[in-house]
Order: sequence, then C-alpha cells, then structure tokens
Amino acid sequence: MRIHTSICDIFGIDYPIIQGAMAYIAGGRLAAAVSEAGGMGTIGSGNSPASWLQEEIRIAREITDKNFAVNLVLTSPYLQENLEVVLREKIPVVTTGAGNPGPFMATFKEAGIKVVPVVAAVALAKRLERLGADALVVEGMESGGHVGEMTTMCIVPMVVDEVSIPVIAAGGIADGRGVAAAFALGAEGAQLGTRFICAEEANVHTAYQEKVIRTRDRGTVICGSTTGHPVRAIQNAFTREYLKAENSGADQATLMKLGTGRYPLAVVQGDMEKGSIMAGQISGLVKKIQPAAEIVHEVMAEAVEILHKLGGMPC
Ligand code: TUI
Repeated sequence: MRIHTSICDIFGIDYPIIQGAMAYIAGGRLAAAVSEAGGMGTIGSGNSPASWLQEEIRIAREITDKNFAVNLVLTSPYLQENLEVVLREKIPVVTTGAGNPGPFMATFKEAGIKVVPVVAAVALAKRLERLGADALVVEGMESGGHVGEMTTMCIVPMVVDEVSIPVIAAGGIADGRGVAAAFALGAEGAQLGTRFICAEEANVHTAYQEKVIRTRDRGTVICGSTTGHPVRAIQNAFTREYLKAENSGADQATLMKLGTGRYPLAVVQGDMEKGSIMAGQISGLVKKIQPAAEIVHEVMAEAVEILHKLGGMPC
C-alpha cells in the first residue's frame, strides 16, 4: 500500500510528508535530501537575508532536480528581498508563517507559485482559501517556534470542516503514528519539523540535536506570550530568565533585548544554556540523528502499517 493524496499531485511529490521550515536549520542540504527521498523539502528563510536564501537554493539545486519549497516568515525584516528571490528563482511552492500572507497572495498567484500558508485558526484559513491558497498547513501549539493557541487535535478537524482545499497537519507529529493520526483528522498530508532537526543534513550545531534527543515530555516551554509572539523552546537558563522577567511584568523593550540573538547562539554556536532552542513538544519522541531519507521512509512505512492494521480492526 502506498499513500497518495491530493498533496502529492499539487506538490509533485511521492509521499505526503512535508519537512517543516525551521529557520536556518532547514537549509538547502536538508530540503534537497527530503525532496530526493520523495517528500517535500522546505528551506526555512526565517530572519535570514536574501543572500543566505539564494545560496541555499543553489545548494539544493545542485543536489536535486525535484521540487522543494521555500518558507517565508512574515515578520522577517528581510521578507521583501526574500520574496524577490523566490520569484526570480521560480520556486514552485511557498509556505508562509507567523502572520497573514493575504497582501502577497496576488503576487504569488500571478507568478504561478503554489501558496501554502501556515495557519493556526479557522478564520484565517477561510480568508486565505478565498484569496486563492492552494492548500493549508494547519499547525497546533505543540509545534516549536512561533505558536498559536489551539492544539493539533482540535484545530485540524475544525479547519478541515470549513475549507475545501487540502489540509496538511502540523504540530506534534514525529513518526508514523502521528502521520496516521493526521489522516484520521481529515488532513491529506503531514508536516514534521522537530524530527528533521535531528536529520544528518540539518544545518545545526550537534549540541542542539543532542538536546532535542535528551528532552522528555514537559521539557519545552512557551516564552513571549505577553509580546504577541509566543515561541516554544526547550527549557534552559535562557527560558527561565526570560519567563522570570515576563512574569514580573518586564516591558516590551526589555523582553525584546533579552530575546535578541538567542536563536543563532543555540543553532550556530551550540550554546545550550544561553541560546533559544526552538523545538516542539514531540522532542520527547525523537531518539537519534539519522539521514533525512531514512526519516521519510521510516515514517511513511510506519504510517502505512498502522493504517493497514486499523483497516483490519474488528468492528
Ligand atoms: O512560523 C511558524 N513558526 C516560526 S516562524 C519563526 S521566525 C524565526 N525563527 C527563528 C529565528 C528567527 C526567526 C519561528 N517559528 N509557524 C507557523 C505558524 N504560523 N504558526 C502559527 C502561525 C500563525 C500565527 C498567526 C499564522 C498566522 C497568524 O496570523 C495572525 C494574523 O495576522 O491574523
């Protein structure tokens, strides 16, 4: 049995597995490895400038002829220049995060780009469907990085009931059980981020990967709820300091200063105490560092086996 859904046709891929766009960590090498394995790789442009994105696209294209996506973070100071790179390089699929891509929808559509906004609520999902979104990633607050307020279990079926375009479930998915559950909720694809932090091809300090592997249930926290930009990260000296300041009523400027530069500190320098180690709650299920292709194949095989077993359950 092979799982083939509308997402495979829209993206031109073999398996309805999307690698989540983790800023900087998901560079060209990871995206290309996932796409080569039959899933959808995504380059995470995060807060990086266009020169970074341009180089990662070049790296990916050297490794694979297959489609890969680029994710644009709508709060990035480099959004406009990254958008221009996407158009110039004729990237076939764009995902967006951390905001409403409504103002850019016409530009993407005119360029023939498939647009897949990441949403965390029903109202925005419906609005973006009307504006021409080709599919949606619906992300629960189990995910790492910027989070909404709803859980995957609740928000995915709610959006599925309200839109006609395909839905990809995200947040809290790291193995075949999660992928099978996503299909049960009515999604036609699943996006995995945290598991791919521990891919060999991820652009990340080994200490970050080892930290994800050591993290158990209740090992992540949400910082920044009072700023309007809540972020999930693995608990450490930085999150304790930040939450202490936040809980004692620190103003926005203080919090901004406290948080600036913390992500590169973790990703590039491997500082596991002072850095911000963004990762999802599902870190507790991630066991080892392995090639991205192995993750794609393992997860798909597991999902197929579970769906097969469920099909044969007595009822
Ligand atoms: O985008 C994410 N997660 C992210 S983006 C990000 S940026 C960054 N990371 C590291 C270093 C520097 C920068 C980190 N994590 N997830 C997708 C997502 N989007 N989840 C929730 C949302 C969302 C939230 C509000 C989507 C739309 C939205 O709309 C609000 C509105 O304006 O209606």
